[in-house]
Amino acid sequence: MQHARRRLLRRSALVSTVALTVGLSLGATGAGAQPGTGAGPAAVTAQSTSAPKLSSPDPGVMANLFEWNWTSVAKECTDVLGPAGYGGVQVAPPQDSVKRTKLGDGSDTILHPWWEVYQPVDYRLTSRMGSEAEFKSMVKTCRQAGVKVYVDAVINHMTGQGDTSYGGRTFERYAYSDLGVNHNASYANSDFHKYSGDCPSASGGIEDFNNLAQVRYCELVGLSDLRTDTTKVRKTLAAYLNKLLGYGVSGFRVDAAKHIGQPDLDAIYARLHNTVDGTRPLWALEVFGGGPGILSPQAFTSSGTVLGLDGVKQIRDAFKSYPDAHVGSIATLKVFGADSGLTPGGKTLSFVQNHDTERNGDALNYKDGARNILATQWLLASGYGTPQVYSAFTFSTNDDSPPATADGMVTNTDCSGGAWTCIDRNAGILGMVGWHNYVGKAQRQNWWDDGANVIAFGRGAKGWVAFNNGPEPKKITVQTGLSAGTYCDVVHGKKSGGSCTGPTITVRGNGKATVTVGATDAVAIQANRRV
Ligand code: LM2
Ligand code: CA
Repeated sequence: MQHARRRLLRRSALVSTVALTVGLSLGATGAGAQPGTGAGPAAVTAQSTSAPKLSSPDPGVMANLFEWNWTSVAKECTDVLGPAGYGGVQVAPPQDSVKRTKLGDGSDTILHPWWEVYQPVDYRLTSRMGSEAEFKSMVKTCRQAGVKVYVDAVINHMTGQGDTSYGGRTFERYAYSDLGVNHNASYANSDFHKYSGDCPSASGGIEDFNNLAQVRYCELVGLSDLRTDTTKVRKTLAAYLNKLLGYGVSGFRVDAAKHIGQPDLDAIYARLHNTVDGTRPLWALEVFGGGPGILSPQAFTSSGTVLGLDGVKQIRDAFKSYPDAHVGSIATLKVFGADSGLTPGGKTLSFVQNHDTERNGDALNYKDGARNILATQWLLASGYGTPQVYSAFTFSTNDDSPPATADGMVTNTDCSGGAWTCIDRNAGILGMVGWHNYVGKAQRQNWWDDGANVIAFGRGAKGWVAFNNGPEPKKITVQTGLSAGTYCDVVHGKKSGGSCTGPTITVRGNGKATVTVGATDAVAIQANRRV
Protein backbone atom coordinates (compact mmCIF):
# COMPACT_ATOMS: atom_id res chain seq x y z
CA MET A 1 0.00 0.00 0.00
CA GLN A 2 2.69 2.37 1.10
CA HIS A 3 4.61 1.85 -2.10
CA ALA A 4 1.50 2.03 -4.17
CA ARG A 5 0.66 5.37 -2.59
CA ARG A 6 4.13 6.68 -3.28
CA ARG A 7 3.90 5.64 -6.88
CA LEU A 8 0.58 7.42 -7.13
CA LEU A 9 1.97 10.52 -5.47
CA ARG A 10 4.93 10.52 -7.83
CA ARG A 11 2.68 10.23 -10.81
CA SER A 12 0.42 13.04 -9.70
CA ALA A 13 3.53 15.10 -8.94
CA LEU A 14 4.57 14.76 -12.56
CA VAL A 15 1.17 15.92 -13.69
CA SER A 16 1.51 18.90 -11.38
CA THR A 17 4.87 19.98 -12.73
CA VAL A 18 3.28 20.40 -16.08
CA ALA A 19 0.31 22.22 -14.59
CA LEU A 20 2.56 24.58 -12.70
CA THR A 21 4.66 25.34 -15.73
CA VAL A 22 1.67 26.06 -17.86
CA GLY A 23 -0.75 27.60 -15.47
CA LEU A 24 0.70 29.73 -12.74
CA SER A 25 1.53 33.36 -12.64
CA LEU A 26 1.41 34.42 -9.04
CA GLY A 27 2.40 37.99 -8.48
CA ALA A 28 3.64 38.06 -4.91
CA THR A 29 7.24 38.21 -3.83
CA GLY A 30 9.49 35.21 -3.54
CA ALA A 31 12.54 35.20 -1.32
CA GLY A 32 12.14 38.08 1.04
CA ALA A 33 8.42 37.47 1.29
CA GLN A 34 7.23 38.00 4.79
CA PRO A 35 6.82 35.29 7.34
CA GLY A 36 3.29 35.49 8.16
CA THR A 37 0.06 35.01 9.74
CA GLY A 38 -1.77 31.77 9.89
CA ALA A 39 -5.32 31.82 8.86
CA GLY A 40 -8.89 31.14 9.51
CA PRO A 41 -11.30 29.83 6.97
CA ALA A 42 -13.25 31.72 4.42
CA ALA A 43 -16.17 30.28 2.54
CA VAL A 44 -14.64 28.08 -0.12
CA THR A 45 -16.16 27.66 -3.50
CA ALA A 46 -14.47 26.48 -6.63
CA GLN A 47 -14.02 30.13 -7.62
CA SER A 48 -13.20 31.60 -4.25
CA THR A 49 -9.79 33.06 -3.57
CA SER A 50 -11.06 35.48 -0.93
CA ALA A 51 -8.77 36.43 1.93
CA PRO A 52 -9.21 34.72 5.28
CA LYS A 53 -11.53 36.48 7.68
CA LEU A 54 -9.41 35.77 10.71
CA SER A 55 -5.72 35.45 11.24
CA SER A 56 -3.43 34.00 13.85
CA PRO A 57 -0.14 35.55 14.91
CA ASP A 58 3.22 34.90 13.25
CA PRO A 59 4.58 31.82 15.07
CA GLY A 60 8.21 32.86 14.52
CA VAL A 61 10.72 30.06 13.98
CA MET A 62 9.30 26.66 14.88
CA ALA A 63 11.24 23.55 15.85
CA ASN A 64 9.61 20.31 14.68
CA LEU A 65 10.67 17.82 17.36
CA PHE A 66 9.25 14.75 15.67
CA GLU A 67 8.42 12.00 18.17
CA TRP A 68 10.48 13.46 21.00
CA ASN A 69 8.70 12.37 24.18
CA TRP A 70 6.93 15.05 26.21
CA THR A 71 9.55 15.15 28.96
CA SER A 72 12.29 15.76 26.39
CA VAL A 73 10.27 18.40 24.52
CA ALA A 74 9.73 20.29 27.79
CA LYS A 75 13.43 20.18 28.63
CA GLU A 76 14.36 21.33 25.12
CA CYS A 77 11.98 24.29 25.39
CA THR A 78 13.62 25.40 28.62
CA ASP A 79 17.25 24.62 27.82
CA VAL A 80 17.51 25.36 24.10
CA LEU A 81 14.46 26.62 22.19
CA GLY A 82 13.36 29.44 24.48
CA PRO A 83 16.85 30.88 25.04
CA ALA A 84 17.67 30.69 21.29
CA GLY A 85 14.52 32.58 20.26
CA TYR A 86 12.44 29.80 18.75
CA GLY A 87 8.81 30.96 18.89
CA GLY A 88 7.20 27.54 18.67
CA VAL A 89 7.55 23.80 18.67
CA GLN A 90 5.56 21.27 16.64
CA VAL A 91 5.02 17.93 18.35
CA ALA A 92 3.93 14.52 17.05
CA PRO A 93 0.30 13.35 17.22
CA PRO A 94 -0.53 13.14 20.95
CA GLN A 95 -3.79 11.18 20.82
CA ASP A 96 -4.00 7.50 21.77
CA SER A 97 -2.93 5.35 18.83
CA VAL A 98 -2.60 1.77 17.77
CA LYS A 99 0.10 -0.23 19.53
CA ARG A 100 0.65 -3.21 17.35
CA THR A 101 0.82 -6.71 18.78
CA LYS A 102 1.65 -8.23 15.40
CA LEU A 103 3.34 -7.26 12.18
CA GLY A 104 1.34 -6.03 9.18
CA ASP A 105 0.93 -7.68 5.79
CA GLY A 106 4.55 -8.73 5.51
CA SER A 107 5.84 -5.51 3.94
CA ASP A 108 7.14 -4.31 7.32
CA THR A 109 9.37 -5.88 9.94
CA ILE A 110 9.23 -3.44 12.85
CA LEU A 111 6.57 -3.94 15.53
CA HIS A 112 6.39 -0.29 16.61
CA PRO A 113 7.20 1.77 13.50
CA TRP A 114 7.16 5.58 13.83
CA TRP A 115 3.85 5.63 11.95
CA GLU A 116 1.76 4.00 14.66
CA VAL A 117 0.97 7.53 15.88
CA TYR A 118 -0.93 8.26 12.62
CA GLN A 119 -3.57 5.65 13.56
CA PRO A 120 -5.82 7.19 16.24
CA VAL A 121 -7.88 4.99 18.54
CA ASP A 122 -9.39 7.65 20.83
CA TYR A 123 -8.66 11.23 21.86
CA ARG A 124 -7.15 10.64 25.29
CA LEU A 125 -3.58 11.86 25.28
CA THR A 126 -2.10 8.48 26.14
CA SER A 127 0.52 8.13 23.47
CA ARG A 128 3.92 6.57 23.06
CA MET A 129 5.36 10.02 23.84
CA GLY A 130 3.87 10.03 27.34
CA SER A 131 0.76 10.53 29.45
CA GLU A 132 -1.87 13.26 29.32
CA ALA A 133 -0.39 14.76 32.51
CA GLU A 134 3.07 14.84 30.92
CA PHE A 135 1.64 16.46 27.79
CA LYS A 136 -0.09 19.19 29.81
CA SER A 137 3.01 19.83 31.85
CA MET A 138 5.12 20.05 28.67
CA VAL A 139 2.80 22.69 27.19
CA LYS A 140 3.00 24.72 30.39
CA THR A 141 6.79 24.46 30.57
CA CYS A 142 7.25 25.40 26.91
CA ARG A 143 4.93 28.37 27.21
CA GLN A 144 6.85 29.56 30.27
CA ALA A 145 9.99 29.39 28.15
CA GLY A 146 8.30 31.56 25.51
CA VAL A 147 7.74 28.65 23.11
CA LYS A 148 4.23 27.97 21.80
CA VAL A 149 3.15 24.40 21.11
CA TYR A 150 1.60 23.23 17.83
CA VAL A 151 0.08 19.77 17.56
CA ASP A 152 -0.02 17.36 14.63
CA ALA A 153 -3.78 16.71 14.44
CA VAL A 154 -4.80 13.40 12.85
CA ILE A 155 -8.46 14.01 12.09
CA ASN A 156 -9.05 12.49 8.66
CA HIS A 157 -9.10 8.90 9.82
CA MET A 158 -8.79 6.31 12.56
CA THR A 159 -6.73 3.10 12.38
CA GLY A 160 -6.15 0.71 9.51
CA GLN A 161 -6.57 -2.32 11.73
CA GLY A 162 -7.95 -3.53 15.04
CA ASP A 163 -5.45 -4.19 17.83
CA THR A 164 -4.42 -2.70 21.18
CA SER A 165 -3.57 0.92 21.95
CA TYR A 166 -0.96 2.80 23.99
CA GLY A 167 -3.83 3.83 26.27
CA GLY A 168 -4.54 0.17 27.00
CA ARG A 169 -7.63 -0.21 24.86
CA THR A 170 -8.56 -3.17 22.71
CA PHE A 171 -10.58 -2.19 19.67
CA GLU A 172 -11.86 -3.27 16.28
CA ARG A 173 -11.59 -1.23 13.14
CA TYR A 174 -14.61 1.08 12.49
CA ALA A 175 -15.70 0.66 16.14
CA TYR A 176 -13.96 3.01 18.53
CA SER A 177 -15.86 3.30 21.79
CA ASP A 178 -15.56 5.97 24.43
CA LEU A 179 -13.40 8.48 22.54
CA GLY A 180 -12.75 10.56 25.65
CA VAL A 181 -14.26 13.80 24.31
CA ASN A 182 -17.72 15.12 23.43
CA HIS A 183 -19.34 13.23 26.34
CA ASN A 184 -17.28 10.18 25.51
CA ALA A 185 -18.76 9.86 22.04
CA SER A 186 -18.00 6.71 20.06
CA TYR A 187 -17.42 6.13 16.38
CA ALA A 188 -19.34 3.30 14.72
CA ASN A 189 -19.76 2.13 11.11
CA SER A 190 -22.08 5.02 10.36
CA ASP A 191 -19.24 7.51 11.06
CA PHE A 192 -17.01 6.17 8.26
CA HIS A 193 -17.06 6.71 4.52
CA LYS A 194 -16.56 2.98 4.10
CA TYR A 195 -20.28 2.64 4.88
CA SER A 196 -21.68 5.94 3.55
CA GLY A 197 -21.55 5.08 -0.12
CA ASP A 198 -19.58 8.26 -0.96
CA CYS A 199 -16.36 6.55 -2.02
CA PRO A 200 -16.54 5.72 -5.72
CA SER A 201 -13.49 3.47 -6.08
CA ALA A 202 -13.84 -0.26 -6.52
CA SER A 203 -11.35 -1.11 -3.78
CA GLY A 204 -12.56 1.50 -1.26
CA GLY A 205 -9.07 3.01 -1.31
CA ILE A 206 -7.77 6.10 -3.09
CA GLU A 207 -6.76 4.77 -6.49
CA ASP A 208 -6.61 8.12 -8.28
CA PHE A 209 -5.17 11.10 -6.39
CA ASN A 210 -6.67 13.50 -8.94
CA ASN A 211 -10.25 12.30 -8.38
CA LEU A 212 -11.99 14.64 -5.95
CA ALA A 213 -14.47 12.17 -4.45
CA GLN A 214 -11.79 9.48 -4.08
CA VAL A 215 -9.37 11.89 -2.42
CA ARG A 216 -11.98 13.01 0.11
CA TYR A 217 -14.08 9.91 0.73
CA CYS A 218 -11.93 6.87 0.03
CA GLU A 219 -9.33 5.37 2.33
CA LEU A 220 -5.81 6.77 2.38
CA VAL A 221 -3.42 3.80 2.69
CA GLY A 222 -6.24 1.70 4.12
CA LEU A 223 -7.01 4.02 7.06
CA SER A 224 -10.65 4.18 8.24
CA ASP A 225 -11.88 7.43 6.70
CA LEU A 226 -14.05 9.58 8.97
CA ARG A 227 -17.22 11.25 7.72
CA THR A 228 -15.90 14.73 8.38
CA ASP A 229 -18.89 15.98 6.38
CA THR A 230 -21.23 15.08 9.28
CA THR A 231 -22.02 17.31 12.24
CA LYS A 232 -21.36 14.53 14.71
CA VAL A 233 -17.82 13.84 13.50
CA ARG A 234 -17.04 17.57 13.21
CA LYS A 235 -18.23 18.13 16.78
CA THR A 236 -16.17 15.25 18.08
CA LEU A 237 -13.02 16.39 16.28
CA ALA A 238 -13.54 19.98 17.42
CA ALA A 239 -13.95 18.73 20.99
CA TYR A 240 -10.55 17.01 20.73
CA LEU A 241 -8.87 20.09 19.30
CA ASN A 242 -10.60 22.38 21.82
CA LYS A 243 -9.33 20.20 24.64
CA LEU A 244 -5.80 20.80 23.31
CA LEU A 245 -6.44 24.54 22.97
CA GLY A 246 -7.65 24.50 26.58
CA TYR A 247 -4.32 23.01 27.62
CA GLY A 248 -2.55 25.97 26.01
CA VAL A 249 -1.82 24.58 22.53
CA SER A 250 -1.57 27.37 19.91
CA GLY A 251 -2.59 25.58 16.75
CA PHE A 252 -2.37 22.56 14.51
CA ARG A 253 -0.58 20.89 11.65
CA VAL A 254 -3.54 19.18 10.05
CA ASP A 255 -2.58 15.72 8.87
CA ALA A 256 -3.98 14.62 5.49
CA ALA A 257 -5.88 17.92 5.09
CA LYS A 258 -6.18 17.34 1.37
CA HIS A 259 -8.24 14.26 2.18
CA ILE A 260 -10.58 16.20 4.44
CA GLY A 261 -11.25 18.98 1.94
CA GLN A 262 -11.92 22.69 2.33
CA PRO A 263 -15.62 22.62 3.31
CA ASP A 264 -15.02 20.18 6.18
CA LEU A 265 -11.80 21.88 7.30
CA ASP A 266 -13.57 25.24 7.41
CA ALA A 267 -16.51 23.81 9.35
CA ILE A 268 -14.21 22.20 11.93
CA TYR A 269 -12.11 25.36 12.26
CA ALA A 270 -15.25 27.44 12.80
CA ARG A 271 -15.94 25.33 15.90
CA LEU A 272 -12.52 25.94 17.44
CA HIS A 273 -12.06 28.17 20.45
CA ASN A 274 -9.47 30.91 20.58
CA THR A 275 -6.07 30.05 22.05
CA VAL A 276 -5.37 30.93 25.67
CA ASP A 277 -3.63 34.03 24.24
CA GLY A 278 -6.91 35.16 22.71
CA THR A 279 -5.85 34.61 19.10
CA ARG A 280 -7.14 32.25 16.44
CA PRO A 281 -5.27 28.93 16.31
CA LEU A 282 -2.73 28.27 13.57
CA TRP A 283 -4.29 25.92 10.99
CA ALA A 284 -1.44 24.50 8.89
CA LEU A 285 -2.79 22.16 6.25
CA GLU A 286 -0.92 19.20 4.85
CA VAL A 287 -1.64 19.24 1.12
CA PHE A 288 0.68 17.41 -1.24
CA GLY A 289 1.25 19.17 -4.51
CA GLY A 290 0.24 17.50 -7.70
CA GLY A 291 -3.52 17.70 -7.56
CA PRO A 292 -5.50 19.77 -10.07
CA GLY A 293 -7.58 22.81 -9.18
CA ILE A 294 -9.27 22.58 -5.81
CA LEU A 295 -6.87 19.78 -4.82
CA SER A 296 -3.81 22.02 -5.19
CA PRO A 297 -2.01 23.56 -2.20
CA GLN A 298 -2.85 27.00 -3.62
CA ALA A 299 -6.55 26.18 -3.38
CA PHE A 300 -6.21 25.54 0.36
CA THR A 301 -4.68 28.94 1.20
CA SER A 302 -8.13 30.42 1.69
CA SER A 303 -8.76 27.79 4.40
CA GLY A 304 -5.45 28.16 6.24
CA THR A 305 -1.69 28.10 6.05
CA VAL A 306 -0.33 25.25 3.95
CA LEU A 307 2.75 23.07 4.34
CA GLY A 308 5.54 23.99 1.93
CA LEU A 309 5.90 20.55 0.38
CA ASP A 310 6.65 21.76 -3.14
CA GLY A 311 9.27 24.12 -1.71
CA VAL A 312 10.93 21.11 -0.07
CA LYS A 313 11.61 19.67 -3.52
CA GLN A 314 12.90 22.97 -4.88
CA ILE A 315 15.29 23.25 -1.93
CA ARG A 316 16.49 19.68 -2.48
CA ASP A 317 17.08 20.30 -6.16
CA ALA A 318 18.91 23.56 -5.49
CA PHE A 319 21.29 22.06 -2.94
CA LYS A 320 21.56 18.47 -4.09
CA SER A 321 19.69 15.86 -6.08
CA TYR A 322 19.13 13.52 -3.17
CA PRO A 323 19.93 10.63 -3.20
CA ASP A 324 22.19 10.98 -6.26
CA ALA A 325 24.95 12.87 -4.41
CA HIS A 326 24.99 15.51 -7.13
CA VAL A 327 25.55 19.06 -6.03
CA GLY A 328 22.82 21.34 -7.30
CA SER A 329 23.04 25.07 -7.87
CA ILE A 330 21.91 27.38 -5.09
CA ALA A 331 22.20 30.37 -7.42
CA THR A 332 18.74 29.19 -8.56
CA LEU A 333 17.38 30.33 -5.20
CA LYS A 334 17.53 33.96 -6.34
CA VAL A 335 13.91 33.27 -7.18
CA PHE A 336 12.10 31.24 -4.53
CA GLY A 337 8.55 31.42 -3.29
CA ALA A 338 5.44 32.57 -5.10
CA ASP A 339 7.62 33.63 -8.06
CA SER A 340 8.94 30.07 -8.40
CA GLY A 341 5.42 28.62 -8.33
CA LEU A 342 5.08 28.08 -4.58
CA THR A 343 2.33 29.25 -2.24
CA PRO A 344 2.87 32.81 -0.91
CA GLY A 345 5.26 33.02 2.06
CA GLY A 346 2.59 34.54 4.29
CA LYS A 347 0.48 31.40 3.92
CA THR A 348 3.20 28.77 4.12
CA LEU A 349 4.91 26.71 6.79
CA SER A 350 8.32 26.23 5.19
CA PHE A 351 10.89 23.54 5.94
CA VAL A 352 13.76 21.57 4.42
CA GLN A 353 12.21 18.22 5.38
CA ASN A 354 9.56 16.61 7.53
CA HIS A 355 8.98 13.03 8.68
CA ASP A 356 7.57 11.94 5.32
CA THR A 357 9.91 13.73 2.94
CA GLU A 358 13.09 12.81 4.83
CA ARG A 359 12.22 9.20 4.00
CA ASN A 360 10.71 9.35 0.53
CA GLY A 361 13.46 11.07 -1.46
CA ASP A 362 11.62 14.38 -1.83
CA ALA A 363 13.97 16.16 0.56
CA LEU A 364 17.47 16.51 1.86
CA ASN A 365 17.80 14.76 5.22
CA TYR A 366 20.20 14.45 8.15
CA LYS A 367 22.26 11.97 6.12
CA ASP A 368 23.29 14.92 3.91
CA GLY A 369 25.18 16.30 6.91
CA ALA A 370 26.59 19.80 6.42
CA ARG A 371 24.55 20.33 3.27
CA ASN A 372 21.32 19.75 5.19
CA ILE A 373 22.42 22.20 7.90
CA LEU A 374 23.35 24.73 5.20
CA ALA A 375 19.93 24.41 3.56
CA THR A 376 18.20 24.93 6.91
CA GLN A 377 20.32 28.02 7.56
CA TRP A 378 19.44 29.32 4.10
CA LEU A 379 15.72 28.84 4.79
CA LEU A 380 16.03 30.83 8.02
CA ALA A 381 17.77 33.62 6.11
CA SER A 382 15.42 33.62 3.13
CA GLY A 383 12.39 35.09 4.86
CA TYR A 384 10.12 32.63 3.03
CA GLY A 385 7.22 31.34 5.10
CA THR A 386 7.14 30.44 8.75
CA PRO A 387 10.36 28.41 8.89
CA GLN A 388 10.59 25.10 10.71
CA VAL A 389 13.76 23.37 11.84
CA TYR A 390 13.24 19.59 11.73
CA SER A 391 14.88 17.53 14.46
CA ALA A 392 14.13 13.84 14.87
CA PHE A 393 15.86 10.44 15.06
CA THR A 394 18.22 8.55 12.77
CA PHE A 395 17.02 5.51 10.85
CA SER A 396 18.20 2.77 8.57
CA THR A 397 14.88 1.54 7.22
CA ASN A 398 11.76 3.57 6.41
CA ASP A 399 9.77 1.98 9.23
CA ASP A 400 12.29 2.28 12.12
CA SER A 401 10.88 3.13 15.51
CA PRO A 402 12.26 6.11 17.37
CA PRO A 403 14.44 4.97 20.29
CA ALA A 404 11.91 3.26 22.55
CA THR A 405 11.32 0.57 25.14
CA ALA A 406 10.35 -2.90 23.93
CA ASP A 407 6.80 -1.74 24.60
CA GLY A 408 7.09 1.14 22.13
CA MET A 409 7.31 4.00 24.63
CA VAL A 410 9.72 6.61 23.26
CA THR A 411 12.74 7.07 25.52
CA ASN A 412 14.28 10.42 26.44
CA THR A 413 16.13 12.25 23.70
CA ASP A 414 19.87 11.79 23.99
CA CYS A 415 21.74 14.12 21.66
CA SER A 416 25.11 12.49 22.30
CA GLY A 417 24.45 8.92 21.21
CA GLY A 418 23.82 9.31 17.47
CA ALA A 419 20.24 8.04 17.73
CA TRP A 420 18.72 11.54 17.64
CA THR A 421 19.70 14.20 15.08
CA CYS A 422 19.21 17.24 17.39
CA ILE A 423 19.49 19.59 14.42
CA ASP A 424 17.58 22.24 16.38
CA ARG A 425 20.66 22.56 18.62
CA ASN A 426 23.28 23.01 15.88
CA ALA A 427 25.26 26.11 16.84
CA GLY A 428 25.12 27.63 13.36
CA ILE A 429 21.35 27.09 13.22
CA LEU A 430 20.91 28.68 16.64
CA GLY A 431 22.86 31.67 15.34
CA MET A 432 20.60 31.88 12.30
CA VAL A 433 17.45 31.69 14.44
CA GLY A 434 18.68 34.84 16.20
CA TRP A 435 19.61 36.41 12.85
CA HIS A 436 16.15 35.60 11.43
CA ASN A 437 14.43 37.20 14.41
CA TYR A 438 16.65 40.26 14.27
CA VAL A 439 16.21 41.03 10.54
CA GLY A 440 12.44 40.55 10.84
CA LYS A 441 10.60 41.72 7.76
CA ALA A 442 13.50 43.62 6.18
CA GLN A 443 13.56 43.23 2.40
CA ARG A 444 16.18 41.19 0.61
CA GLN A 445 18.78 43.36 -1.11
CA ASN A 446 22.24 43.18 -2.68
CA TRP A 447 21.77 39.67 -4.07
CA TRP A 448 25.04 38.28 -5.40
CA ASP A 449 25.89 34.88 -6.85
CA ASP A 450 28.69 33.24 -8.78
CA GLY A 451 26.25 31.58 -11.18
CA ALA A 452 26.70 28.26 -9.44
CA ASN A 453 26.94 27.51 -5.74
CA VAL A 454 27.95 30.64 -3.86
CA ILE A 455 25.31 33.23 -2.97
CA ALA A 456 25.16 36.28 -0.71
CA PHE A 457 22.45 38.75 0.22
CA GLY A 458 21.40 41.28 2.80
CA ARG A 459 18.11 41.90 4.57
CA GLY A 460 17.75 45.65 4.72
CA ALA A 461 20.64 47.26 6.59
CA LYS A 462 20.13 44.77 9.41
CA GLY A 463 21.81 41.59 8.31
CA TRP A 464 23.95 40.04 5.61
CA VAL A 465 24.66 36.38 4.88
CA ALA A 466 26.60 34.21 2.41
CA PHE A 467 26.30 30.51 1.56
CA ASN A 468 28.76 28.23 -0.21
CA ASN A 469 27.29 24.91 -1.36
CA GLY A 470 30.43 23.98 -3.29
CA PRO A 471 33.39 21.75 -2.43
CA GLU A 472 36.04 24.51 -2.10
CA PRO A 473 36.23 27.60 0.12
CA LYS A 474 35.48 30.74 -1.86
CA LYS A 475 36.70 34.31 -1.35
CA ILE A 476 34.20 36.97 -2.36
CA THR A 477 34.08 40.77 -2.26
CA VAL A 478 30.51 42.02 -2.14
CA GLN A 479 28.21 44.81 -1.01
CA THR A 480 26.70 43.97 2.39
CA GLY A 481 24.45 46.99 2.90
CA LEU A 482 25.70 47.26 6.49
CA SER A 483 27.58 50.22 7.92
CA ALA A 484 31.32 50.13 8.41
CA GLY A 485 32.56 48.06 11.33
CA THR A 486 33.75 44.70 12.55
CA TYR A 487 31.03 42.12 13.10
CA CYS A 488 30.82 38.74 14.78
CA ASP A 489 30.06 35.86 12.38
CA VAL A 490 26.98 34.49 14.16
CA VAL A 491 27.16 31.15 12.32
CA HIS A 492 30.54 30.34 13.89
CA GLY A 493 30.58 32.46 17.03
CA LYS A 494 28.68 34.47 19.56
CA LYS A 495 29.23 37.98 20.75
CA SER A 496 30.48 37.82 24.30
CA GLY A 497 31.38 41.05 26.01
CA GLY A 498 33.12 43.21 23.41
CA SER A 499 34.43 40.33 21.32
CA CYS A 500 33.35 37.36 19.24
CA THR A 501 33.94 33.72 20.19
CA GLY A 502 34.42 32.97 16.48
CA PRO A 503 35.71 34.75 13.36
CA THR A 504 34.84 38.38 12.59
CA ILE A 505 34.00 40.12 9.31
CA THR A 506 35.02 43.70 8.51
CA VAL A 507 32.68 45.91 6.52
CA ARG A 508 34.45 48.85 4.87
CA GLY A 509 33.17 52.44 4.62
CA ASN A 510 31.52 51.73 1.25
CA GLY A 511 29.55 48.78 2.73
CA LYS A 512 31.72 46.18 1.00
CA ALA A 513 33.39 43.25 2.67
CA THR A 514 35.88 40.62 1.54
CA VAL A 515 34.96 37.28 3.04
CA THR A 516 36.05 33.69 2.64
CA VAL A 517 33.12 31.31 2.88
CA GLY A 518 34.12 27.74 3.71
CA ALA A 519 33.06 24.72 1.65
CA THR A 520 29.45 23.73 2.47
CA ASP A 521 29.31 26.54 4.98
CA ALA A 522 27.79 29.94 5.66
CA VAL A 523 28.70 33.24 7.29
CA ALA A 524 26.26 35.76 8.74
CA ILE A 525 26.50 39.15 10.35
CA GLN A 526 23.91 41.43 11.90
CA ALA A 527 23.93 45.11 12.81
CA ASN A 528 23.51 44.51 16.54
CA ARG A 529 26.48 42.12 16.80
CA ARG A 530 29.37 44.49 16.23
CA VAL A 531 32.57 43.94 18.14
C1 LM2 B 1 0.12 11.79 6.48
N1 LM2 B 1 -0.14 12.89 5.90
O1 LM2 B 1 -1.17 13.03 5.11
C2 LM2 B 1 1.30 11.60 7.33
O2 LM2 B 1 2.20 12.70 7.22
C3 LM2 B 1 1.92 10.29 6.96
O3 LM2 B 1 3.10 10.09 7.66
C4 LM2 B 1 0.88 9.19 7.26
O4 LM2 B 1 1.35 7.93 6.79
C5 LM2 B 1 -0.41 9.44 6.53
N2 LM2 B 1 -0.71 10.77 6.23
C6 LM2 B 1 -1.56 8.92 7.37
O5 LM2 B 1 -1.73 9.73 8.51
C7 LM2 B 1 2.09 7.16 7.73
C8 LM2 B 1 2.98 6.19 6.97
C9 LM2 B 1 2.16 5.06 6.36
C10 LM2 B 1 1.34 4.38 7.44
C11 LM2 B 1 0.41 5.45 8.02
C12 LM2 B 1 -0.49 4.91 9.11
O6 LM2 B 1 3.68 6.87 5.94
O7 LM2 B 1 3.06 4.10 5.80
O8 LM2 B 1 0.58 3.34 6.89
O9 LM2 B 1 1.20 6.49 8.62
O10 LM2 B 1 0.25 4.40 10.18
C13 LM2 B 1 0.70 2.05 7.53
C14 LM2 B 1 1.32 1.03 6.62
C15 LM2 B 1 0.38 0.78 5.44
C16 LM2 B 1 -0.99 0.37 5.93
C17 LM2 B 1 -1.51 1.43 6.90
C18 LM2 B 1 -2.86 1.07 7.53
O11 LM2 B 1 2.59 1.47 6.16
O12 LM2 B 1 0.93 -0.24 4.62
O13 LM2 B 1 -1.87 0.30 4.80
O14 LM2 B 1 -0.58 1.63 7.97
O15 LM2 B 1 -2.76 -0.11 8.27
C19 LM2 B 1 -2.53 -0.94 4.62
CA1 CA C 1 -11.28 11.80 4.07
